[in-house]
Amino acid sequence: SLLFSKRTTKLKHLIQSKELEFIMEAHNGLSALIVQEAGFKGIWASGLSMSAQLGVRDCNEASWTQLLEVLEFMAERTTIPILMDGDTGFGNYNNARRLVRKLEERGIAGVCFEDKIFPKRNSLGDGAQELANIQEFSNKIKACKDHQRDKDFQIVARCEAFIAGWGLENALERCEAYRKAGVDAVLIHSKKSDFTEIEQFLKAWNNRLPVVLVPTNYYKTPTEEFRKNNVSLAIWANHNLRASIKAMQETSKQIFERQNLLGLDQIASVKEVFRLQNEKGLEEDDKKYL
Ligand code: SPV
Ligand code: MG
Repeated sequence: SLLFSKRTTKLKHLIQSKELEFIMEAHNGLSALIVQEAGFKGIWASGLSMSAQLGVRDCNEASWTQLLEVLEFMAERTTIPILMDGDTGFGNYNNARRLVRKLEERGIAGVCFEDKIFPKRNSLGDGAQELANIQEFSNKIKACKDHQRDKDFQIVARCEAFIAGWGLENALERCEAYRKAGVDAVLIHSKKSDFTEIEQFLKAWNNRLPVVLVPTNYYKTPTEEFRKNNVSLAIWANHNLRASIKAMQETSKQIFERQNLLGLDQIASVKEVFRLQNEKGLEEDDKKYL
C-alpha cells in the first residue's frame, strides 16, 4: 500500500499510474489542509494563486525563497504530495536545480517547469509569450533530473507552445525533446475554451509519457474525455483562490455597509478556525508538558 509511502512516491504513483487522477490548487497552509480534507490525493501549489494571495502579479514578483516559505507551511499541515508550480525555474539550469534540492528538503514531492523566459507571464493573459530555446530548456530539465536526490521526486515539463501561438508540430517537437531529456511527465497547456488542440496533441503524443492537463479555460469538456484520451493528471488550478476572493469581497462589503455582524451565515465559525489550526492538539500537549 502507498499509505505510508514518502510523498514523492505518492506523487510518482499519481502521475505514472494509468488512472486519471486529480489534484487541487492551494496557496497557503490553511487551503492546503482544506484540499486534503476534501479528499484530494495531491495539491497543486499554483504560481498564480500563491502570488495572488501575496497580492502581487504572477510574473515572478515574489521571489522563489518567498514561495519556499509558503510551501513549507503547506507541507507542514498536510500529508498528501504537493506539486509546485516552478514557473521557468527562476533562471537557468543552475537556478532550477538548486530549487529542486530546496524543494526536496522542504518535503515537496515534485515541480513543474515551463518552457518560457524569466520573468514569465501568466499563460491565460492576453500578452505575447516568448518560449525558451528547446535545447536550453531540455538541458535545464536534464540538470534537474541529474541533481535530485530522491529518485521518486517528480519533474513535469510544461509545454507552452499552444499558449504562445505555435501549432501541434512545435508542441510535439518540444515534448519529445523534454522526454529525451528525462522528464517524468509533460504538461500541455491551452487557453482555448474547447478541447480540440489538446485532443489533437493527446492522439499524436500517444502516451509516450504521462500527460498533465490544466482545464481552466476548457472546463466545459466532460472529464470523461480526459479519461478516454489517457490523461494522467488533471489540475484544478485556481478555484480555491477564486472562491476565497469572492467570499472575502462579499463579506467585507456587507460588514462595511451594515456596520454590524448580523446575517453572516455563510462564514465559518471561530470554532472551525480553531479546528483547522489544530488547537485541540496543543490542549492535549499542554496537559502532558506544561
Ligand atoms: C498556475 O496555476 O499558476 C498555472 C496555471 O500555472 S495557469 O494559470 O493556467 O497558467
Ligand atoms: Mg503558474
